[in-house]
Amino acid sequence: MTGEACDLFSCGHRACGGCGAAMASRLILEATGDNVIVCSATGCLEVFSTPYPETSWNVPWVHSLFENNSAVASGVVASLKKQARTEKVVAIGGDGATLDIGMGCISGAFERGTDFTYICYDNEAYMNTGIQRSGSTPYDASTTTSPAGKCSFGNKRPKKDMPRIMAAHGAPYVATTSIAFPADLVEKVKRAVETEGPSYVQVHAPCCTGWGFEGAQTMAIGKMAIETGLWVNYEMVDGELKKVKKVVRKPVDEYLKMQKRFRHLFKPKRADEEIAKIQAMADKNAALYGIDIQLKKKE
Ligand SMILES: Cc1ncc(C[n+]2csc(CCOP(=O)(O)OP(=O)(O)O)c2C)c(N)n1
Ligand SMILES: [Mg+2]
Repeated sequence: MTGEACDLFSCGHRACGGCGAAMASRLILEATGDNVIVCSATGCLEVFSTPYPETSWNVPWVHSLFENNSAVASGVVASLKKQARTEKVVAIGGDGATLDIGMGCISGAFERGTDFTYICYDNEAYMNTGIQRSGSTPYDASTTTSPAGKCSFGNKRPKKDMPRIMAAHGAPYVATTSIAFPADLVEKVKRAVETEGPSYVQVHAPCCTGWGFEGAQTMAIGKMAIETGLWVNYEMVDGELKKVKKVVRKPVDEYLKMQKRFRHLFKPKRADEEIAKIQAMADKNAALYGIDIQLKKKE
């Protein structure tokens, strides 16, 4: 360890090249610094970063179950308070851990007003066990439990809106961000950690293996998600929408075409109706968050 903040999450772990979750973790620790205790649910991140007896975490790190990550974090917060210690507590989980299996426990910790930050790295499926759909898998994505084929275009449900659910708990700070915008990610995690009370950050973290793209494309895919309006970077302070990343929107095709999980929408022929439904979701996001930059018409 060199003592540099960016080295708090060490290289040498077992993640795929171009793994969004690995990038997110490095940036998260860059934001928190070393006065932090991290509680990590099961999932790809935990598995690739802590192959016994090694670890990438140069900060105190606790592995818990899916179900109780936030309860473990709550216990750590209570213990630190009793000892008058100053470490911040950050709980990290994948989308399956967060939106599905650990949700009850996260809700409890937020309802109790626990002073911690919960960060979901959202790779949009249960990747570690073989790409099963989660509550965060986007509409029409092909996964091993929502396979596209003769009878189906893939996952039939839209993404669960977890950030708004957390805002509805009365959380003072909720933000969405992406590994494709590292400075935004670092700034938001800093703000979340500094906020008194429970804060929630959801990080869009593209997964080359599960989504089907080359590892060198991770940043480009993350940017395209935002440029099409299928992912929106925003902040909610005390339930009020404050900062939104605006874009000159591109058609959703440009994002979908980059990934094998949506390949069936273009081959053997373009599924116009399905793509129109996905475009409507992006349009709805644009209207809800006001992301469109209005270009001035040339005279
Ligand atoms: C209660 C419970 N159910 C299922 C599993 C098996 N399991 C281990 S990792 C994993 C995938 C987790 O998905 P996610 O939270 O999205 O993280 P990712 O692997 O995608 O990074 C699952 C289902 C488990 N360990 N515990
Ligand atoms: Mg996942």
